[in-house]
Amino acid sequence: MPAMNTGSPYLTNGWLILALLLFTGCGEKKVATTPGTINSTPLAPMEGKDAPLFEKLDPASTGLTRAPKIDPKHPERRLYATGYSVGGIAVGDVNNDNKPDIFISSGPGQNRLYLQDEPLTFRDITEASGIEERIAWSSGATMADVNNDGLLDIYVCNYDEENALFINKGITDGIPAYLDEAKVRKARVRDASHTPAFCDYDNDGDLDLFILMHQLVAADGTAHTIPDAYAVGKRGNAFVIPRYTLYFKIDQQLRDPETDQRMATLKAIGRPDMLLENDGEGNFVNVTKKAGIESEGIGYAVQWRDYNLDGRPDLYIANGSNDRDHLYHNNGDGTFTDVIDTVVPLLSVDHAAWHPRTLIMMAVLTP
Ligand SMILES: [Ca+2]
Ligand SMILES: [Ca+2]
Ligand SMILES: [Ca+2]
Ligand SMILES: [Ca+2]
Repeated sequence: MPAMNTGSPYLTNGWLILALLLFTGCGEKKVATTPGTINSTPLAPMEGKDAPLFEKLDPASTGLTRAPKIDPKHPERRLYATGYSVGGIAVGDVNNDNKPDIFISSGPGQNRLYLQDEPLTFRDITEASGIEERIAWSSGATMADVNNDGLLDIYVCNYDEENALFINKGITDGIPAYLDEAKVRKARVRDASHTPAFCDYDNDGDLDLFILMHQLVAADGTAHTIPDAYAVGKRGNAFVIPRYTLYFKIDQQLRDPETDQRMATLKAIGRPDMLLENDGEGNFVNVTKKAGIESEGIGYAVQWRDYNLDGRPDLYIANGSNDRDHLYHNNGDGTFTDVIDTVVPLLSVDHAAWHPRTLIMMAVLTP
């Protein structure tokens, strides 16, 4: 759950209002999704609202003692200022004892796998389970049984390093044994990987993988701080020089009114998202283009859900403030159509509450 913002300060006023309106749709009353109309209903009363719902536990009692720490001297510390800042968490029962366990991908630190021995008491089994030390900045992680053998596997996104697909090879004395098989299973992606999202979108009984891409981050500056990241061609049009084309694109072509000098402003670009289809045995094929997935925004959050209850899971992608969101309608033939403009016509691109937005949008869109 990288870049998971849960506080309303991230909502603009318009979004706060919209969110309140949309949340009402999670109850029995439906919210209209006809373009231009939004119905509002009061929020449901909360039972026991005066009593705390959660209690903060002491890490010493839970065993979850190795929380990710910020390393201000890390050579890639520029990533703290992006959607890769906080790593991710995956929860699932990796040893089939009916107690959920926790995997933590911790940004630049060592990822950790904790086994829940007793209720809310965990044991670090990272090394014992074969989760290998990687020199990578990890982002989102998800548990899924990709090869349908009843054992939970773990997919981990890494920034500009190869992603890992840890296959659960079996459980001995309550400890799962993991082996990174991303390469042989064709899931070894190296890009701006941010969040893995599994879903059987083609309803053939296996979990397919959508990889949300964020942005590659130039080591020497941003779109606003590298004036020589573009040049002006003979015909007067500015273009990004090859060294920076993975990071920026021309936002506006400009002309100085006094000197007539051509110039431009730059904009950071997101990397193209990726859809991998499972062959039923946990091997993957890249079907992104065939599926019609063409989103290149700077992705922050993604969610699969069947918003129109036709039995086919659809995909909501929340992008950063300079890129529009996408709602990919599952056409049922392996392809998707972006219907964001017709289904969510009021959506602005000037917002930043990414993860809540995917939850809100999919909750409210589902009848
Ligand atoms: Ca367990
Ligand atoms: Ca498995
Ligand atoms: Ca499938
Ligand atoms: Ca659907």
